[in-house]
Amino acid sequence: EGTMTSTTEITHLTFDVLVDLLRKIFVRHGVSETTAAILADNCARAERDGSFSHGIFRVPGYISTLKSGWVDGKAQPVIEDDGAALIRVDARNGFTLAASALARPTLLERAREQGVGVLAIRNSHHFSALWPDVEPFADEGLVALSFVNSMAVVVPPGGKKAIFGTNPVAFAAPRAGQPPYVFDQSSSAIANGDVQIAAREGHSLREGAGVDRDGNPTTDPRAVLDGGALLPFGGYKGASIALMVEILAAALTGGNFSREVDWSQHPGAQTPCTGQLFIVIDPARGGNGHFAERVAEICDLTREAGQERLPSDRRFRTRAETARTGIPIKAKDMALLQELVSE
Ligand code: NDP
Ligand code: PYC
Repeated sequence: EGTMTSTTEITHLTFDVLVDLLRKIFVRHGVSETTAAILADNCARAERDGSFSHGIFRVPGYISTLKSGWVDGKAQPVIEDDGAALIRVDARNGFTLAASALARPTLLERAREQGVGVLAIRNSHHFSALWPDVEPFADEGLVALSFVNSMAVVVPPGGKKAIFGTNPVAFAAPRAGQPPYVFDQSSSAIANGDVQIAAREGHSLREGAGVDRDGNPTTDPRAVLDGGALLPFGGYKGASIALMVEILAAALTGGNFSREVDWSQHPGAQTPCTGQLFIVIDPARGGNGHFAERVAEICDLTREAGQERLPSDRRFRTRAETARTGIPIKAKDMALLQELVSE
């Protein structure tokens, strides 16, 4: 039940069937039941919405990291809460998603009671897209911002040494009459996951995406991965955002800077152990009852001004499509998932 259609090339899975398959894979490879359910749900959401660089493409990386002993799939995160707006969590070398799920009720309570809640997670491994972390807050009428740093694969403009992670920022706000306004973007010219996909599929990167091991500009994804580095998006402006993410997700939370991630003793490790910061705001505090309408208004004005596609339009369209057709999984990916579940 749940496999909607199957051809030799593509199998279409319902969301629930994909979640269940992924959950079993994670449990099989040493993740606790609770955390496996969280990771599976997140990974299936990414695949469902066409966020391919952080959907099932990431499963082998999760598994090789678990096998390497670098991450603790059974870690029990610890909340440090003194009742203030800022809540801290020590993820205890586990997955960030497990820590944020545990602290979510407290964060929501603080945002509702005090108008703002801040969640600072450290000692945590984030290996996924960031939009699933913020979108649910907007579904509850709140504004959410999140920042996570990763591993040093980005050189600052003019620099020679990779210092920043690909450091995404995600933002979500409720929008009247429409799905929330959500964007989720790395501060590098392209996410590292997309560089890996380009290398695998033999595509070039766009100009300005990265440099090779000698610091020369390159559009060859293999040159970026083989000792080269990415550049921030938008030159020094992207570099400022990447640096801000290091400050918020690492310096403020107490996590590692991307540069400090050292998995050299754990061959196969791929999940960066860093930190994540959330800022959640209740826009209705102080009596602003028209916030979601104003968000819709500025989005509509932006479209009228000529930007036909806003962030998440494509994702929401893909979500609607896969709800109808099922989530398409290529035969080789399906075979891999089946192998991993029975390993
Ligand atoms: P993209 O550049 O593909 O997309 C960034 C944002 O811009 C999305 O919200 C996207 O919406 C929107 N967008 C894309 N194209 C257009 C367009 N033509 N017009 C208007 N809006 C557009 O993302 P990145 O490559 O920067 O990042 C990919 C993913 O990698 C993200 O989910 C990010 O969180 C993840 N990542 C995770 C890291 C981690 O440490 N965990 C590190 C780095 C990245 P839409 O989705 O609808 O296309
Ligand atoms: O795609 O850059 C990336 C990334 C880093 C960590 C997880 N995803």
